[in-house]
Amino acid sequence: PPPLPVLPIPSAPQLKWQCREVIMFFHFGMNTFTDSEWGTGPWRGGRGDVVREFVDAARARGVDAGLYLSPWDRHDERYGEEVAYNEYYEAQLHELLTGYGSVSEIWFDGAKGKNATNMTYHFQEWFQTVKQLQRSINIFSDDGPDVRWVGDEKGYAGTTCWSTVNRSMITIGEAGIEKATHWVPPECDVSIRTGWFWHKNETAKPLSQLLEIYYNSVGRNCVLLLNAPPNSTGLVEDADIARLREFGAAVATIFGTDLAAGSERGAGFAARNVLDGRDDTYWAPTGEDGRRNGYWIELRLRRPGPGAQAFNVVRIQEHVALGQRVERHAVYVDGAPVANGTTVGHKRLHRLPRPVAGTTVRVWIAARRGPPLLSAVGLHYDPFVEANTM
Ligand code: IPT
Repeated sequence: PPPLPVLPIPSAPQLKWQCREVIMFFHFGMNTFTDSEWGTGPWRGGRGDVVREFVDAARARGVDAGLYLSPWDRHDERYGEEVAYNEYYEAQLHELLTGYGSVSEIWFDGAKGKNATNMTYHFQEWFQTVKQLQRSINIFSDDGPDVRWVGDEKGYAGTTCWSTVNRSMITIGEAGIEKATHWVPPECDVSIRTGWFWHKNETAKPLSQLLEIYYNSVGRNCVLLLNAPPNSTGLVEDADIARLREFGAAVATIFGTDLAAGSERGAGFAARNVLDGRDDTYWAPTGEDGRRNGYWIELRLRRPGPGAQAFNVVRIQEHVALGQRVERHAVYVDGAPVANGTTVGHKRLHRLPRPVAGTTVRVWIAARRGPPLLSAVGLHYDPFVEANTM
């Protein structure tokens, strides 16, 4: 029989979001033309429909669309009048979520200038409206309900990262809690440039920095929301596109080859499931939970010989559909410890200080929240990593 879930578990849309791993942000509007970050007012006399153009362009390429509607509308004259403004904002949500087909994520930014009034936003009503109009949407805000803010705009999560939190006493940017009431995983928003909007004097971050962000977000159980701002022609600049391609190619180079694939498997129920490249199959240890020494899974690699490839990245993934469980883990190569950490979640990436080759790779799991369910253990070689970037 399948293992019992460890609650709370993700909703189907949350699980879909998690498996996307990298998603994108586009800040584009008046600010693009006026060289500002926080804008002041209307575009094309109020007649354009930039949402239509954006959503159509995404769909034409088979990409799902998400939308951001700033709760802080410092242009609207009702801002500060609680009832009128909240109704107006809710009407805008209604328009966005009924006129443009299925929206995968809606973003409620906590950003507000110092001079904003203390007017209360009716978040609960807004969230209800959103869910009634789009049942499979994920709502992002600083504290959820579906996706929460990681707490910085560098794109970095902490090394401990639980998807689970107690929503009634959540702290913005917290690491999450092992035994908690709600599934609200963090999202790492960061811009490929300095600002969220395009500014002519800013340039894209170098590849090394983007890879650092990837390891510290996707590699720490988060989704990376990478912003690439279109310029005043409405297009992402060629140099930024080149950098995005370089980033995508680097990730494909590192993770496209799994040096663990094809190795012999150790004992344990369906241990081969960690090697099949699928999230929906997993290894579950036999026996009851509560083993004092935790659990091992061991990969026996082909005997290193001429041409045997060393690895410097270890990838571990939990089958989080049945709950996030791993609290502490370590990796050993031929008996020697090479990496260790706390949480794993959907994906945990460990960079090793130097490449290693061996015949046995063991992952040791202490799983307080129940037997670990691992959907993957991968061994990779990252040729981009500079020495000692740990
Ligand atoms: C910042 C908000 O203050 C914060 O609540 C969160 O929503 C974040 O944006 C999302 O990136 S605003 C920024 C100027 C720090």
